[in-house]
Formats: sequence, structure tokens, C-alpha cells
Amino acid sequence: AFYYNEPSHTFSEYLLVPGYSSAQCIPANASLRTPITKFRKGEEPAISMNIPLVSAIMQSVSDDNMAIALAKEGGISFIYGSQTVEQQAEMVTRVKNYKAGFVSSDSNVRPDQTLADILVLKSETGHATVAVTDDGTANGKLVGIVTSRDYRVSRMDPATRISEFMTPIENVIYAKEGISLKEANNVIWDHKLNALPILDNNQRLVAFVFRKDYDSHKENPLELLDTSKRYIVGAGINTKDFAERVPALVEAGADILCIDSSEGFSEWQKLTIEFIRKNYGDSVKVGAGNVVDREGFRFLAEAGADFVKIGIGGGSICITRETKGIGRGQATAVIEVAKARDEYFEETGIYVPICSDGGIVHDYHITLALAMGADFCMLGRYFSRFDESPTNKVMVNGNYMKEYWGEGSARARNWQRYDMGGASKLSFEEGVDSYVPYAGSLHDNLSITLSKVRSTMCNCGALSIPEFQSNARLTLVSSVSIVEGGAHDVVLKDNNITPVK
Ligand code: MZP
Repeated sequence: AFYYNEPSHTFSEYLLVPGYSSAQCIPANASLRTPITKFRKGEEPAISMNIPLVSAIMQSVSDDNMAIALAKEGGISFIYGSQTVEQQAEMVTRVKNYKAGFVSSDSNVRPDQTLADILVLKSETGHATVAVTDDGTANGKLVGIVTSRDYRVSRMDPATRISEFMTPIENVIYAKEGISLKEANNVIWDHKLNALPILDNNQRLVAFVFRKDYDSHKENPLELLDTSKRYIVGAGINTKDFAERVPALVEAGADILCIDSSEGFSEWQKLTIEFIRKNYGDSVKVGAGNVVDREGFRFLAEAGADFVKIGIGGGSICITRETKGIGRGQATAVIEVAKARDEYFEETGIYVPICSDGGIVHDYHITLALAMGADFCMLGRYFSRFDESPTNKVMVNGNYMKEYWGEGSARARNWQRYDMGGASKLSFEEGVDSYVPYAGSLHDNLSITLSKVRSTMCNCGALSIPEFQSNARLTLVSSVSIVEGGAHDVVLKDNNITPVK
């Protein structure tokens, strides 16, 4: 047998050592944009995300409702595959058909006006631009600009021009300091779309948002409306029924697929990717995994995976390590695979993004995973706690909880995820059925999590994920200094105690 000399470590055993932060290094300037599909040196990935988070391929996490909520925030859900092909494809279709009914306009756009009316109206009044925010209010994030037909973007950036016309002014400040227009567009547009229809609450067309470089003379955006696709959505597949599942998901409009397996260093994954490449070339994007070492990464990268997922046995609901005795500390696995990814990039000029899957307990674990080289993280427990997850909210011992169960539990019975060939049922359980504390809305929680990530990046002097990955300095911590990291040697206040006068 081969013995590793070092023990494998998990996130809680590491800390980041802060570095120099310049005056420009403030959270509002920090970008969390990250690639999800492989790309060649000097080229752009086909799909990127504005935040480095995806939701787990699990019954108790990622349905169409979660996918819409997360896509609004700039992340991607992978709709679970442990359901019939038809049910999963329907969920994908619902996400793609979802129409965001928001518009924020500085003028008198009426719901009954047509696109042509709006463009002419804008042109006549000389108001060349209208800001569109993600929630339709002045405090929402700027997600696009509606331009008049004769508006020449080349003359003036609409985000600048809008400051002259828009009230209240918050939209513009947000656009300038928070996200660029280009980044914002990617939140809600997939790479195939050129114009985004904006509907009112009655689902009537009130405007289109164009890409900055969009030439409305060349194509009529109205024609794009039967074909228009918006929120980016992913879907899980397995290595058993891919010949039926993949075509149905592609037909439904899934933007990216991921082979969902507890252990992905296998010929089954190669065969699945081969099927996709043979039938769809590179047009269908597919991630693979899970692996925990250099060899596993290289195998999947060479097989043609668009991204590679890391993690065995670290998931909160996972008992694989106890049941089968396989796995590796998540931090060690991410560090080794990140090194393999960089080595592969050096050799081939192809950057294959990697995803740290499972085991995120504290928000700072996400930051550590990114610092260690992960391009994005997949989370199950985290998202399962929110209103948007598909499971029941229940009261347990006086506290609100949400149900959360593993794909390898008897409840999910996702045998395809665990099968090593031969069986067509779950032979033994590798996951549990559990509760997690209910945490409220995805939006509220995510904004806190992401502001922590941005803030730590700034402590380490980094304004982007690639910069963070190359500059971060990490230290292993002793068990004694872990104790020092929490509140210690004080008696925590209990709010129910009344002070003695
Ligand atoms: P976590 O975010 O809850 O810690 O982990 C979620 C991850 O655990 C999933 O993305 C998946 O890789 C893994 N998972 C899902 N079901 C099981 C199981 O039943 C499991 N064992 O390990």
C-alpha cells in the first residue's frame, strides 16, 4: 500500500494571513466573477458566474424555485437528477421560461405600449436610456439599460448618461461602484441571448434591455421572444441513463450539465462525456466528478470535462467515510487538485475550473476554498436552510427547521450516484435524513455571506478571485489556536438577564 506522509486537512484547520490593502481595496470594488466552463488561454469562458456559488444536485436543495432565486443573485443551481427525465426537464423549462417582471423607467412607459412605441417615445423625448433594476425599485441592482433605437453607445456609456436623467440617483451609484454593466448583464443573460425582454406584472412587454454592443438594426428583438432564454440553469445527470436524460435536458434549455457521482474517477464518467462530445461536440457543457486528487482531476480533464468537482465524504449529510472508509479532508483535496489544474493549464493552455463540493460549515470556509484555488463552491446544507429550498419548514423543539436529506439516504434513493456497476437499487445508505435550522430568505443570507467573502479578500489585498488565489497566504492552525479563535474566557451575555441596579 501507498501511505501519504501528511494527514489530510479540512477548512477549519486553516486561517488566512492578511496582507497589505491599498485604499482602493474596498469590498465594493471586489469582483467575485468566476469561470464555470473551461477556456483556452487568452479566451473567455462560455459561461461565467458573478458569484462563486452553485447549489447542490440534491432533491432537498435544487429545484426550479431555488434555481430562479440563485440565478437572480448571479449563481447557478444544478437541478437534481434523482427524478424522472420528464420531471427534471420540466423544472429546467420552468426556469428558462421564467419572466422577470421588472422595469424601472424614468418616463411614462405604459404597459400597453409596444416595443416600437417605447423606442420612438424615448427617441422623441430625447431620453435615450432607461435603467432596469433587478427588483424594479430604485434600490435594486442595475441589471441593464434600455436604449432608444438611435442611441449610439459608442458616443457615451449609458451608465454615465443615465446619471443625467435618472432619479433617484442611487441606481447610478450602484452601477458605478458595485458592478459594471457588462457584469450585470451576465447575471440574467445567457451567452446566446442578445436582448432581454422586460415585462410588467401582467406579463406585457414594456421594454428590452440590450447588450452594450447590441445592434438593434441588425435583428429585431421581438423575433427573439418565442426563443428567448434568460436565467442560466444547470442540471445533474448520471452515468446510467445519459442517452435519454441528456437530450431531454438540452432540449429543455439547460445551460450546463454535471455528472453527479460520489466518486468520479471512473470509466463511467469518461463514457458519459464521450457520448456528449460525440452527439453535441463542445456545445453542451458538462462538469464531472467528484475527485480528490491530481490523478482524478487529470483523468476527467483529459476526458473533456468542462469543470471538475472535488470532494468525497465531506458533505454534512454524508456518511461515506464511515460506511466505506474512503475520502479525503476537503482542504487537502482542493489544494492538490488546484495545483493539478494549474499544471494542466501550463501544459495545455486549457484552464479547467474546479469546484469545491460539500463541507462548507462557516461562511469563511467559502473564502478559504477560493484562496486554496477553487473557482467556485457547491453547497447543499447552506441553501437547504432558506425559504427557496424545496423542503418542508417544520417546528422541532420550538425552533423552525427545514428538512435536508442526502442523495445517498434511503429517502432519496439515488442509486445511480453511488452505483459501481451492476445494481439498480441503493445497496446501502451513504447519507442521512436530517433537519437544518431555518434561516430565512436566500437573498438576505447570501448578501451577508458574500460581503464577508469580499471583506476578507480585501484584508488579503485582492480585488478578484484570480488575484486572491495567487496572493493568499494560508497557515495551518493548532488545535489550541482554534480555541483562541472563538470567544473565550468571557461569560457570554444572556439577553434574558435583567441588570441589577
Ligand atoms: P454540504 O454542502 O451539505 O456539506 O454537502 C453537499 C454535498 O454533499 C453535495 O453537493 C454532494 O456532493 C454531497 N452529497 C449529497 N448527498 C450525499 C449523501 O447522501 C452527499 N451522502 O454526500
